[in-house]
Amino acid sequence: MKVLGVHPGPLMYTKVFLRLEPLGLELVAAAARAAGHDVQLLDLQVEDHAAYHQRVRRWRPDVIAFSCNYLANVPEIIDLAKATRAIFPDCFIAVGGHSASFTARAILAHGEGAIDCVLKGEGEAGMPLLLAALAGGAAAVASVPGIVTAAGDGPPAGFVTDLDALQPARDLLRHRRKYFIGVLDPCASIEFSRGCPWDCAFCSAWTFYGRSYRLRQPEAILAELQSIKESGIFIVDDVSFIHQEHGQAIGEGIMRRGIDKRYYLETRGDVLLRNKDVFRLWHRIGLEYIFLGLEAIDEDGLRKYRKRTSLGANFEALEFARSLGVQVAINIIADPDWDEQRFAVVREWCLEVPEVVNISVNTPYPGTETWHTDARRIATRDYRLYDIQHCVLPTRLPLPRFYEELVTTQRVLAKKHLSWRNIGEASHILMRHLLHGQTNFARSLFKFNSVYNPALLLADHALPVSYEMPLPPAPQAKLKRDELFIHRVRQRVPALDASTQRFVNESANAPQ
Ligand code: B12
Ligand code: SF4
Repeated sequence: MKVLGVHPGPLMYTKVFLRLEPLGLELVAAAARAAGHDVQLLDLQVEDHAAYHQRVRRWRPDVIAFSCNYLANVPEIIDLAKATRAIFPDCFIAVGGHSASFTARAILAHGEGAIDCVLKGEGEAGMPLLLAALAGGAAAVASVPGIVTAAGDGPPAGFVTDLDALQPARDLLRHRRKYFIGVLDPCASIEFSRGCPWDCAFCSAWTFYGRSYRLRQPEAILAELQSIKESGIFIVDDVSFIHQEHGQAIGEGIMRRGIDKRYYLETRGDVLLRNKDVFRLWHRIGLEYIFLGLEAIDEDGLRKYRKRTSLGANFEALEFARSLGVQVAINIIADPDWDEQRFAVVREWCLEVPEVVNISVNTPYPGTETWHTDARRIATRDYRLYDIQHCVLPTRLPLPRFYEELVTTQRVLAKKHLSWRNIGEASHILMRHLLHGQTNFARSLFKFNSVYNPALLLADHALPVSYEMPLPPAPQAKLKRDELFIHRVRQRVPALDASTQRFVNESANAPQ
């Protein structure tokens, strides 16, 4: 069967700071290929809709599989599906990925028959089964684990049995030099572990995987790293190096094999403090950026997001990261309830710390606990605005004022990172990139003002809305959390040693 996997277009974030390969879709493609199918991939972050239509017309795929990790991409995917169905009524159209899994019924309804199914959960497990079932007709399709069709829901999504069995089909993407993050240009992505044992209220990473956590084998990771051509590596794990020995084994392997790369990773403050030696080792072998999800600069904020870590621990983690000499980026969540004064306090704090600070906007998502518990009514049901850069909850300030404050804060921070001193340091890197024909980082330096602009943000709220997101359910005080899970874990296979498990348990059960 001819299968075309499609990743939708860029969101606001991607236009300035980074653009990364669609790793999940590459894994789904690898699984389909291993099952004997002819697979092609198209990434609309780096190609346009004309390229999509041309590919579909010329290649005539039997199946088109859209990857929908981001809620904000839902309307684009539905429009592409409808346009395709109008010309090629026999092509089977599937949608999968993180956000699609939490909004499957709504996606089918918006598609009005143009989307044949949503396949929930890990696609390496579901896709080969779906492709095999297509020959067997509607009844066979309806019995695929994770499937949702107009006729109803199939059995629950199944986990992939071996995370090391497949390597992402990186060879299927044409424009690999377009992927970058900051000075890691070009940059590939890799997964060391999957899932997250914590349970932050605003996050759907843990609900997707049923709060499971699995590790890949160090030897398989090392072999994959050696096969990657790019010099920059984005480690996609939600929380890197929870497990000390795992991080150590991969790091030592990298040294032993002489793998020379530069790395970006995300982790938590308490993990950083617990596993200092691992991060020291990784600094020696090329760790360049650490992203810490600090989320709030006061205890109240941390409690609200149920981050289950203390402010003291977060600040200590920042100090330690600074002492390593790694570039640290932190994220602060702006609440729609913030007024001018609150923004001013945050701005001041952010200017005092040497880290790169990113500000996102508190956004309830389907699949998160906040979606079910936040009593505030959402102010818009336009999927496109759910990119954590727009404000979808009612604001205390008038919306135009909120955006002015937000963008002023973001601009102050961007200026801070791009101070003359930093530009001086960056200029060597810039020259090196330009000499190698890598222009992503250079372009990003000049794009900020044209993308981050209060008038543009506001104008997005006035766009006509073709597809409205379903309303959140009535706020629930007590939520049955496993009802949010896409993957239900029947038997937990421990990925952590006893002491790490204790650390996670203690932190996850810490008072909120
Ligand atoms: C890496 C990552 C990114 C990368 C994107 C890389 C890329 N091009 O896709 C970057 C850094 C750019 C990014 C940005 C953002 N991200 Co992000 N990101 C992640 C992260 C940490 C891991 C994703 C990943 O690569 N996982 C590993 C691969 C193997 O898994 P996967 O992609 O999920 O794919 C599997 C399944 O989803 C499924 N699947 C995927 N595609 C398909 C297609 C079909 C047909 C099928 C059947 C199955 C299927 O099978 C795959 C294999 O098992 C997730 C958290 C998470 N744990 O999922 C958040 C996450 C997806 N991001 C999130 C958000 C909010 C964002 C941002 C909007 C904001 C931000 N600052 O993080 C931006 C904007 C995105 C954009 N496009 O511009 C949210 C999504 C919320 C939502 N419901 O929309 C998540 C869940 C994090 C969270 N805390 O809630 N992100
Ligand atoms: S630690 Fe990070 S990935 Fe895990 S639940 Fe919290 S925010 Fe999500």
